[in-house]
Amino acid sequence: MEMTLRWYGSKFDTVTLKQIRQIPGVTGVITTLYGKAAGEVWSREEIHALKEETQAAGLHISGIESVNVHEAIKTGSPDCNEYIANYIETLENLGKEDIHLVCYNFMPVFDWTRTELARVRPDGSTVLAYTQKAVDDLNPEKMFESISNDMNGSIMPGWEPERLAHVKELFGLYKKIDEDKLFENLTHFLKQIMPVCEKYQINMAIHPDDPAWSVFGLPRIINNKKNILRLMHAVDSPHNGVAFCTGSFGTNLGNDLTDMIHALKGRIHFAHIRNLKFLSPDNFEEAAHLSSDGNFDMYEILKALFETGFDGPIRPDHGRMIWDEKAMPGYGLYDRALGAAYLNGLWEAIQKNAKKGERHEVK
Ligand code: DNO
Repeated sequence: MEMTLRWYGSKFDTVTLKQIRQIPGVTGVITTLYGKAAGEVWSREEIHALKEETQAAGLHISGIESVNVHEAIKTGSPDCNEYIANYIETLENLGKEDIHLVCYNFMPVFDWTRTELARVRPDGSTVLAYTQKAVDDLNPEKMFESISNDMNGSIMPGWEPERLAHVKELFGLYKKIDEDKLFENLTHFLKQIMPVCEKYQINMAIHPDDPAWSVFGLPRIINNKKNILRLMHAVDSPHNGVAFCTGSFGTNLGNDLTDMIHALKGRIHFAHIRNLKFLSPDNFEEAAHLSSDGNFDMYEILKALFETGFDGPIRPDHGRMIWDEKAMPGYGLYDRALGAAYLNGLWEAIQKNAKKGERHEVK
């Protein structure tokens, strides 16, 4: 396991590489060329420059999140193979620069969806939150507007203004796409990119749908154990894997997170660890990483990762906004640093206990 932090690049992030370097145990960043639109090729030079900047700060690139997938690929439109060719070129350039992990998602139109970006918790911190009622009562354009007013001057991933401009058009594209068709388009994409992933040993890590059910009537396919295993079997290469996001799969209380981790043994290439506090099954808010602050047992989650031999990067996902920090909601420094320290502590204890167990067995 390697502890990492997500970093959006010096042009977009309020958090600096220098600060990240000072979080105990964090050795790498999960980053991206944030200014790139989905479908654009990433040149080797651009990737190299990002790598150099990271290395100059004493860190390294542990993975990319995200190389976004163009809607043409998701909808299987006639020009989808052109976009797949671009994606392959980007993967090739990443491979040549020795980058071996790429996180992506296959959610139609929206990336993740939250209905509030600054819900106040009892301790005065603010967090991202979701209520199904808010989604049911709003049309998607209105929601885009209210979310973008609340981003603390940042551009949140999945809520870029370009998307807002095309939201109606994008909904139109999905009129004829049901879950089976979306799944077919995803497997087509993966089968096309697997050869380049094999050549450069790139692990693809799909991010689950967040929340793990359909929003605004759009199809969603990466939302539970059955569906994620279906994808793992449909393209049965170790390079076709998962970014196990506890806060996304965990939005559905019917998902047993530790059981899913065991079922996905060997295919989890990356983990996003965050905690949720449920007020009801369809009204939840993001909590501190500490188990007792939310509904998830972080010890059991990390133990399941440890037991299945997980050796990829973990990043503490979405933090609360605390200590008057002004940053992209979910992506401030303070609470994610606390999260990293806590998760590192749990991991150390799990590791040491496992060693003790081995010694007892030998006796
Ligand atoms: C939200 C993130 C997502 C994630 C993408 C991966 O904070 O977890 O935006 O990066 O879905 O492609």
